[in-house]
Amino acid sequence: MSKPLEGIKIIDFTHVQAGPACTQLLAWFGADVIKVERPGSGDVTRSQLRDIPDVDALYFTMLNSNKRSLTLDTKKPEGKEVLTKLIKESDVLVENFGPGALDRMGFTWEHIRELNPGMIVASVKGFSDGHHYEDLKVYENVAQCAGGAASTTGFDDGPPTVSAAALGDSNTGMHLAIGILTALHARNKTGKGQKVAVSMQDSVLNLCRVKLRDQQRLDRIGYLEEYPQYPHGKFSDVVPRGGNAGGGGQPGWVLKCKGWETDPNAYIYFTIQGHAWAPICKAIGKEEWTNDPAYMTAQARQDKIFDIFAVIEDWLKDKTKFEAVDILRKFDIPCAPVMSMKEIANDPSLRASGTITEVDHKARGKYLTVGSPIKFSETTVEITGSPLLGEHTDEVLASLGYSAQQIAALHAAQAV
Ligand code: CAO
Repeated sequence: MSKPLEGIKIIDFTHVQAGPACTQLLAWFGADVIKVERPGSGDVTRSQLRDIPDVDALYFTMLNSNKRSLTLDTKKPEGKEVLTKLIKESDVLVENFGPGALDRMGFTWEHIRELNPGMIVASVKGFSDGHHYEDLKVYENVAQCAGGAASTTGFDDGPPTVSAAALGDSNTGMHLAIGILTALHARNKTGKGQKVAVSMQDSVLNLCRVKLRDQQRLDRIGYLEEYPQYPHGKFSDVVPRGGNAGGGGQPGWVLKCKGWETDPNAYIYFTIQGHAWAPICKAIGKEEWTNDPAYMTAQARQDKIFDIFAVIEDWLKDKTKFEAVDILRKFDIPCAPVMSMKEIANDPSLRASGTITEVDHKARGKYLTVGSPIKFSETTVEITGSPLLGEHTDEVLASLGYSAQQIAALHAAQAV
């Protein structure tokens, strides 16, 4: 079966993480993604945090698989001419330059629309159009701070904390991919393209909506019963950092298992789901708690939740995190081992599903990457290695009608 996005041509004018994560996803699903890069250097991540001298860094290879690379200096007339031709025959242009960079190159939305009325122009910026910070350049952690994630992450007695998960970058790219697919669907009906814009601040905030829920609850009642500050600590007028507390109606916490003294990840996440109280009591050998009025309701447990976690930790002290989960899963208790990256890299289930996958790269050899987290019944997602800088320049130019002589002249004009 052909890939779902086969026939969709995407000019990938993206760099670093937010934009490349979006276009990589679309490439996996069959779009022809042509990454346009500056001659000589290309995407800055090719050389950032290198582990092998002169070989594209993993930062680049893990965000640019399944793409083609075209080197083009789009500030020079020759480069602008190629980009113009490409725009005329492509479906989507994706960019995540600093504010105004595409306009300064001469490719405003109005101009692109004139060249190709069906074109979808998709952009990532730090802040949305018209925002008082719209001129700011933004990286991951800046967005996490601006979008409400940092102020609500970490522990009460510590500073605002950013997450290791790329809430600002890859998450914004995923939002953009949804926007692009929506615009493509709309174009099928109207024939018209449109501008799709996603800001990193908005994308972070979209994932922090339960914290805005909590702000409004706090404003109304002055406390948040699922936070560790309740009922013995103090609340101010802003949502506090809740440590490892569960964000919904089920209290949870990270609990120590056997070996925690030496292994930084010898922990499980344990959830006390209301209707699982009886199985929890049975699993941890505290059956007397099952019908004890001091414990049997969520409300009764609230003020001693950390004493209960301490008892569970005592039960866990002679079990590894994997042994503990193997016992608790039989009781239908929502829990998981805290997985290290090393354990994830070697996890047989993640390997079998293709979520962790080994890819071949021309210069680096084999490396691990995260494959598609989206699984289809009729589509197999095959991950191929990222392109070398300019690997497909001649091929793309030839497809645009450039002769061998013209291609050589273009190389000479763009030499760095
Ligand atoms: N040929 C010629 N010029 C090129 C080019 C090419 N192929 N590709 C890029 N350029 C130029 C741009 O036109 C721009 O030129 P001017 O500033 O002179 O107009 C210049 O390169 C720099 O682009 P930039 O502002 O995007 O790059 P930066 O390194 O200064 O900033 C970043 C990087 C990420 C902070 C900024 O791009 C940004 O804020 N992007 C939007 C938000 C975003 O996506 N951030 C997430 C990045 S992932 O952490």
